[in-house]
Amino acid sequence: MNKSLSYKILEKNLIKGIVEPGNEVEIKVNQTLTQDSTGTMVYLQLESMNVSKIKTDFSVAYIDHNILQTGFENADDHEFIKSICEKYKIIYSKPGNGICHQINLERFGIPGNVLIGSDSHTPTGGGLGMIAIGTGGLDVAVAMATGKYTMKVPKILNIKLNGKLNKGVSAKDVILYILKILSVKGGVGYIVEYSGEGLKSLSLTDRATITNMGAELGATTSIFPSDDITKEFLIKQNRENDFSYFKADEFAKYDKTIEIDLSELEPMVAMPHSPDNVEKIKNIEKLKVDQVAIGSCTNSSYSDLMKVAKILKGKRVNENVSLVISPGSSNIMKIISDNGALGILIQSGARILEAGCGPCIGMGQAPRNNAISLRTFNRNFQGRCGTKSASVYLVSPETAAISAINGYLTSPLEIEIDLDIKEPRKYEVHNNYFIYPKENNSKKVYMGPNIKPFPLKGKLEDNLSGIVLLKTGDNITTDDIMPSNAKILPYRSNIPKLSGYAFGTIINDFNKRAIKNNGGFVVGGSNYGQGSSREHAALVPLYLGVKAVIAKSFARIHKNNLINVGIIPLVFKNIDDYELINENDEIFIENISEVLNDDILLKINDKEIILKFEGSKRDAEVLKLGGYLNYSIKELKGD
Ligand code: MIC
Ligand code: SF4
Repeated sequence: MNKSLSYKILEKNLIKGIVEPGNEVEIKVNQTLTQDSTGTMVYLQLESMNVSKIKTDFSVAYIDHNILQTGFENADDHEFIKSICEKYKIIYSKPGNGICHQINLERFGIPGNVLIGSDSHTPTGGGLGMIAIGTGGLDVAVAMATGKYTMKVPKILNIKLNGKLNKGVSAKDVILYILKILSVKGGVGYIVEYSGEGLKSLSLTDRATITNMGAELGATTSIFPSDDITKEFLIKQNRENDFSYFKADEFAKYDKTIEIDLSELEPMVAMPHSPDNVEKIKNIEKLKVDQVAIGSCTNSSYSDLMKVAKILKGKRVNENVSLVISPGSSNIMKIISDNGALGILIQSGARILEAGCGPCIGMGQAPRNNAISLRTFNRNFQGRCGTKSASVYLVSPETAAISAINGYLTSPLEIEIDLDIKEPRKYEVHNNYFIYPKENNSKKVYMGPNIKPFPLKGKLEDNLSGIVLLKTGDNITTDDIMPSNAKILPYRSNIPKLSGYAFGTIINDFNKRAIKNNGGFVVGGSNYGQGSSREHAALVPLYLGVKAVIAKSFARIHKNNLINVGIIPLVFKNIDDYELINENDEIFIENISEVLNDDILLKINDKEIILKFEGSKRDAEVLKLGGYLNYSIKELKGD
């Protein structure tokens, strides 16, 4: 036998199709997760499907992103999600409990399970040996309603890890190094599967740091085998019964293999404004820092925070630095509070936030103008921290802590103390922030005034015409298309309001251009729509009348989101034709639904350009029906 671990799990959950690269398959979904900033849409969509109960083994709704309650909007959204959870028997994780991905590892992740989540960092669960995929919200709503997920089988990229990390070098440096060699597009079309001797020296949460940032590679997901280290973690969490071994066959076949010697790696930093703009710290000239932020779903585990506490013990945060720490979960917060580490952090002068996403999504702690902010997070896109002129650098917790003391970016190789963390034999876990499904549940749904109906497209028109509203460069993120910060995030359930901020990092009048011209087209470069899974980056353009996005290539989740809402993602047959289209050009496509799976002729005045729709027959059907919700409602009715 020569099967990869990923294909074994997909085959175990297979409902329809053959697990071979490029094939479309339908798989059983064991678990789903949502968070609040994508969750309101998910549950509005679930409601409109008219199902009486969910069909996953279990589903969890987390409140972790929009927890800064500066007005009634976020609290109303929380209440809406809570009432939906009661109605559909979904587990509800209250605000303050922590970040969905960290809690999934601790309380719910099961090796060998398939998890679908409405957040791009869902692959964090791959650290536990799950196939954990981040998708748009509608895919999660359908997974809850049907227990199924349809996907194109990715190829497998094997990363073989040899050797052992040196002191001061950590899992974050491993994934930053991988981003340096592969780039933010390097994982597109792949599942990244880790193997090799080096695995033995990586803890469960080290592995989760690595699979988490597989999202930044553009990969469908990343996965580690479940082994004795996984078992030990689940025992500590009082979940031994959830454990089983899963690994690839000895002579597993992979589409591509890369070998990395862990002992050769050095501390790394991702420089502004992209997670793949990576350099060795030793090659960076002295960089004074203004803010240091420790936390996020990438680096907020128990051992991450304990390392930080060890480094800060008896020391003082530099007077020119604001150090802010957001623990990953309430359980971690409690343990570091019980064992005294929290006191050490406070004594050093750190600012402690409640467990949640916090500054990672610009929910507070926006740095000052032109600040240098060092963060243990996973994304450093321009403006995401809430301050457009700030420069965000991504580093490991060790680097962040020593730099907070010194006031400038410092290599953790300079740390003299021992950084080994002895984890407790068992964590004292509590579940008091969860509300579990009740027998006699209420079916009443609470909806605040900020929750507005979402736009829904009708059947696909025969001919598409309009102007090019915007032409962008390469690697445009969903943070560019639909920015997020403390001011805008409360409107995630109010698409009309949100539409005023579309493409806000690039231009400030996209909505006006779109309204004036009755919608139109967007032209993009390569890897268009990388980053977050937010389907708002598709729903808002739909609301503003965007009919198709024409790009050199698309990021996976955003492309699916466009199809799901009914906007056609088209690519240039000849990439150089990108140069032939300009903003304000009038363009015309005839008989679109007939030619979807063929060459598509685009006419601009006297020029003709050939485009392609790179989707399956099913994707074409979805587009013809005006989106995945219309398609799913039809399927659920059995029409
Ligand atoms: C992010 O890290 O960008 C987010 C916020 O978690 C998003 C989800 C969202 O936009 O709500 C993600 O990664 O999918
Ligand atoms: Fe939250 Fe940041 Fe993780 Fe997104 S990347 S889930 S905002 S902590």
